[in-house]
Amino acid sequence: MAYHDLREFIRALEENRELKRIPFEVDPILEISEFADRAVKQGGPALLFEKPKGSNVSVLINAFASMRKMEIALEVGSVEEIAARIVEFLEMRMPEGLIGKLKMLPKLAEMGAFFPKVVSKGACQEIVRTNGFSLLEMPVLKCWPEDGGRFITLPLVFSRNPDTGKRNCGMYRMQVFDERTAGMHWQTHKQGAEHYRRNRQAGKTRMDVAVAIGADPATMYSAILPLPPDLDEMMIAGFLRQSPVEMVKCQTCDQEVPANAEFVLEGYVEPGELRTEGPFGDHTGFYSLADEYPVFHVTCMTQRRDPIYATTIVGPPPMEDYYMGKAIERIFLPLMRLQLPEVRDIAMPAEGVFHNLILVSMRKSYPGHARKVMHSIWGTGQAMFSKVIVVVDEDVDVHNFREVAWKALNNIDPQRDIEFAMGPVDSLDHASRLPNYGSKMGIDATRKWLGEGFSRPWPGVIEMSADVKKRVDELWKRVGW
Ligand SMILES: Cc1cc2nc3c(=O)[nH]c(=O)nc-3n(C[C@H](O)[C@H](O)[C@H](O)COP(=O)(O)O)c2cc1C
Ligand SMILES: [Mn+2]
Repeated sequence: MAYHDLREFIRALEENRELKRIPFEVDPILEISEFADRAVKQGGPALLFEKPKGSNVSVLINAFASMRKMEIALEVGSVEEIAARIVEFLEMRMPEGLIGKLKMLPKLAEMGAFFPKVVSKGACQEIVRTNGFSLLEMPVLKCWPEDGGRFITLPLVFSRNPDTGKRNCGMYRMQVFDERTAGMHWQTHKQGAEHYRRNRQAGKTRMDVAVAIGADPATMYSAILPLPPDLDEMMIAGFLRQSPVEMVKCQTCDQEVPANAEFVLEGYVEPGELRTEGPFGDHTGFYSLADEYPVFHVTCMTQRRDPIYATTIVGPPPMEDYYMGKAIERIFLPLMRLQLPEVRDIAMPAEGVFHNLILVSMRKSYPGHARKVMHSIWGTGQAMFSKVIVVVDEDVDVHNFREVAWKALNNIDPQRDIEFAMGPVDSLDHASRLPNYGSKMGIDATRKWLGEGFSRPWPGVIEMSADVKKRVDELWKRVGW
């Protein structure tokens, strides 16, 4: 049964001993961060701070901060189950004949059941204020010592494509500037930024934006998924939770938000208005430097009567976002394999902070095949950011980083097997020659073929023969270790 809201998820975490309540006062300025960092590094529980200093709203952090918590969030035994459900849908073809078509009906109905539903009332509007509210009623964290201020870190930012009318929901952090204004940190490649550009080009003076904070976990999680433009995150959230997301209309702007949200900020962004945002201790483990970003003006704050504030911190890996990203890696593999069936597996080690390193194993079928895979990844959605791609043969376990390093380093002739390409890079890359533009490196660590100009013999990996192993298994017992 899909979680109705954030508090049902909190209850499930608690029942699974994955949540710890902190009943004493802790400061959202830096102290909650230090608690959260220590907890995640120890594989500890989610934390619910019941007495954050300066606010009477509880703070939830680290709710997604392990694979077990991700499984509880998405109500699965393993996130691979979601991948399997996706494959099942992708393989669904309209069968021949009437009987076959009739058999399909339940599946199609199931698909229809994922679409978000507009309802007339929602708990997120139990209290509605267009005046006399302040963003700082929420226990917004200052995460790291050199941060430029306090940041809302788990917001679901809703905007619309002015050309198609399609909705987008992305997670873009928001620096609180004062009671009614915040930064809107949608990076240039993200859908919110694209909507902003289109509004600006169309000469619009206002772009309606709504922000939801805290909702059922599948809905929250959908905001970070690297979906194609114009694919509604709320539909995917419905697929993940296997029940439609209920949406309510905003009171003061042309957006809908999840009815079960804890807080909703309604408002607008004025195309052309920019303000300095940051610095911010980011998920690269470095500070992202201050930069100019649009400003979000809040016209109305709505909330539950007793809201809970959901947040996270990012920083030196692994942090909560590593586990959220790991689930994406597993869930999106079958989708990548639609385009690239030769890919066996992928892995993004925590230290690579997603965009810096992707390890790919593949079944090589023709000369240059590994390079084709690299370029295809650079051409796929947010995988375009991959700064270093290492391609290995299918016998290499990409989740075993020692094996990858050992085999890949043995297999390369650097000058021959390393390729550089130019293109867009992640906005958080602090080393690229220009913001958002720079080079990437592909390493073809597959075994080289004659057809690739390699005429020397290629050695096999050392392995003891099976019969000797078996014999020594017996003899070994006599050693008495
Ligand atoms: C905790 C967290 C914070 C994030 N903060 C930002 C951010 O400030 N700006 C940004 O552009 N992306 C941020 N992201 C990544 C986006 O949410 C992600 O790229 C998402 O796919 C964007 O959705 P879109 O394609 O609909 O724009 C964050 C992700 C997480 C998990
Ligand atoms: Mn999107």
